[in-house]
Amino acid sequence: MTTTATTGSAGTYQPVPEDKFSFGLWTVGWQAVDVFGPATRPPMDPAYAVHKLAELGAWGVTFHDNDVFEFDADDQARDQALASFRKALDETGVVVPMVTTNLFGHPVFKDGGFTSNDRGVRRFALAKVARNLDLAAELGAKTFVMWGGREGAESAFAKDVGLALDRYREAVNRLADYVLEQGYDLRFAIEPKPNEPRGDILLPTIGHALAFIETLDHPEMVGLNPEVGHEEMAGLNFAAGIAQALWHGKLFHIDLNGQHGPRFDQDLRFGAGNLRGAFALVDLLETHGYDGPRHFDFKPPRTEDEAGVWASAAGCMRNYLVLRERAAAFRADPEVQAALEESGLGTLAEPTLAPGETLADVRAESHDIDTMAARGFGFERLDQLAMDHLLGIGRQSR
Ligand code: GLT
Ligand code: MN
Ligand code: MN
Repeated sequence: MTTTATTGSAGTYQPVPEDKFSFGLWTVGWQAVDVFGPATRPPMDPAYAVHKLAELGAWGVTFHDNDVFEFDADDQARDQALASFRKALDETGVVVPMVTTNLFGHPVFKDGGFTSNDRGVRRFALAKVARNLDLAAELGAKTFVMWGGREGAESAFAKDVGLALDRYREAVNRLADYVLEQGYDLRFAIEPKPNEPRGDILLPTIGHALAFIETLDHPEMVGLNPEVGHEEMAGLNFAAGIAQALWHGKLFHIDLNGQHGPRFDQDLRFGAGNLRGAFALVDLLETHGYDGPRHFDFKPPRTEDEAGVWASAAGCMRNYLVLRERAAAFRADPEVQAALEESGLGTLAEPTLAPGETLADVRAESHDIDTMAARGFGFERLDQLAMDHLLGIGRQSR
């Protein structure tokens, strides 16, 4: 098990590019329109956002096609917008690790893109994504996220889920073929979400998406981009879901943010909401071999002006770095190591049957049930040690 406790400058929690922090343009650029009111902030120029994110210590920026150019931009307007964005990337050294497509904003996608009941819309959606794949490859992105926010329904009678999944699969298969034909170095990451904006969304959780991926023509090209808030909206334990995604080799990308339980999608800055969950998540990512982007998908609340937006973005990175430091201290604490030993966790790595043993051997042995039943695992002590470290009272002050 490895732990990385390095911060840019120790103790200051100043992010550096090696931390691989990235932000969606749509996060800091969100104008804070919600269902009850219009924008509270002016639009933000993508090039400006890139410069500001670089100043804060971010490594990467991600975007939807229409975060950079308008849905109805002609070729000239598109090229112009992209040129200004690229210039900012060149000037700052900020990279584009991931690109995604907006298949949810325009009214044409009101019943979805890949799974709309309108075949014409499905064909348009495929064309839009294919064009955006060309752009993603051009900019050197390695991951292409698919968030099917409008792929779903409000009524059970409006959608045949099986047929819609056929169409979803058809779309991902055709797009994977295209990536292979073009020789692009790109993998897809499906982002699950249970509901909002649709009443029910297809592929609502990590588990649903994992099962779907295995039915594809090229499952090896498709993984996940799970988001903290989306799993927690479904009442699920995010770190546990991520652990399983890692176990399947499917954690291609991740959306970090904060959420207070099962309510609307809050997209709070990372660390807000379920802090214990965030601590467990950072510990997991840092010790179980995830080396992809630490991507923040948050929305600075509607109350914030531009200064508040940057405070919120900086807070995402700061909280990650603090939690990473706390998690490393937790792992390094001899008292924790003793508690881990007592918990039996080490023996979970041991196969239940020794090499050559059979079930018959196990059936033939005498099982000391009373002793086993009386055993305490010490999980509460271990959990309290984790809590102490999270709260900043590590070993020294106990
Ligand atoms: C949208 C959504 C996010 C997705 C983005 C990718 S767009 O803002 O709320 O969770 O990650 O398409
Ligand atoms: Mn997201
Ligand atoms: Mn969200």
